[in-house]
Amino acid sequence: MKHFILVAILVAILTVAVGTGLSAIGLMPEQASLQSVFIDQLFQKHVWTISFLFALIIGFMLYSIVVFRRKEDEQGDHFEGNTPLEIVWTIIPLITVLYFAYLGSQALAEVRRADPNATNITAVGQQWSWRFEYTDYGFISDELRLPVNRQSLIMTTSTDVIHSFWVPEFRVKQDALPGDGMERELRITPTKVGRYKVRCAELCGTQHAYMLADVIVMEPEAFDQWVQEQMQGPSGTPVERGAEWYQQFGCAACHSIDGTPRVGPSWKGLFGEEVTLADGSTVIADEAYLFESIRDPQAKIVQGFETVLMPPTGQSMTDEQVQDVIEFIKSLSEQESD
Ligand code: HEC
Ligand SMILES: [Cu+2]
Repeated sequence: MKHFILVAILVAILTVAVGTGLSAIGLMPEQASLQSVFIDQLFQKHVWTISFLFALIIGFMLYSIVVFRRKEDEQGDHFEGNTPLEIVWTIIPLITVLYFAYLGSQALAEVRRADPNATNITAVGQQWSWRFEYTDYGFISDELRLPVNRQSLIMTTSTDVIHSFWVPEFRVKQDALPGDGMERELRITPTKVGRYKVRCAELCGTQHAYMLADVIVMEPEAFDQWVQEQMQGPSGTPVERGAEWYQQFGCAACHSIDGTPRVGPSWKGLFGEEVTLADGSTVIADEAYLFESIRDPQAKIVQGFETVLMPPTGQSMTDEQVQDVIEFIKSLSEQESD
């Protein structure tokens, strides 16, 4: 009995030490959404449970090593099983696991709780950028702006491979799958004004690690004002609009505008140049060629770039948008000859 009391005290002290230690090192980033509150409560309970389990095993082991160390002339006892003990160590974990399953389903229900007034946004993943379609208002953005303390319903989808939408500060995560009818939903109610990042949480190709987008949580008034500005569409010259589409449709992930090679050919000095194709023939990069390259990327493949396929993003652009991008590409050659 004396041994049990001593071990119990040792286990209690170890549990508190490990639990406090794990809680103090800050395993989680900032908590910035309503949903993260439920996730973190669950996580915290897990941390204390594993601290106790760790202390239980290590406590008994350390105590036995020190107190029951075999003396030189001792033979040691032999015993076979202990039924009551085995029943106890089966029932208690079983109850614990069932209890956590219950807590988990409660947290899942909270995380998925729907607000009928949620802002509808479609997050489109594409190698290797994100695009956000504000379906209630009919505009597209390359940054995700959200109103604080209001729920946003984010439908995730992809134009090519499987990506995964993840903002660590909001805790929740959702796959972005290609294909019609494969949209998945994610509800986020941000609680802190600030700047965060969307990350892709599914290995999706060579630039996967750089597939980031800005998340900006704003006061509702500022958000509404931003929505108004966006609905008027990008103003300015075709070149300025083209520069805007270049970002929004994710062309920037693969095409540089300063000559640096990326996954695709740089656009600097492209217009009017002679382009060598994969089959050895050449074409002049005029408007028709650019138009075709954007709308039907596989029609003519540039030599040296046979291994990466350009995604068919251009098919979801309007003729005007494609024309704006062409004007933008042209302007990159004019600058050079200045
Ligand atoms: C995943 C990477 C990727 C993305 C994103 C991408 N491209 Fe490309 N692009 C390529 C590759 C690779 C090539 C060269 C192979 C080919 O011709 O299909 C290319 C070729 C081109 C060409 C022909 C360039 C030349 O030097 O002859 C044009 C024009 C072009 N892309 C426009 C666009 C536009 C506009 C967008 C955005 C809507 C875009 N691309 C997005 C990878 C990409
Ligand atoms: Cu991805």
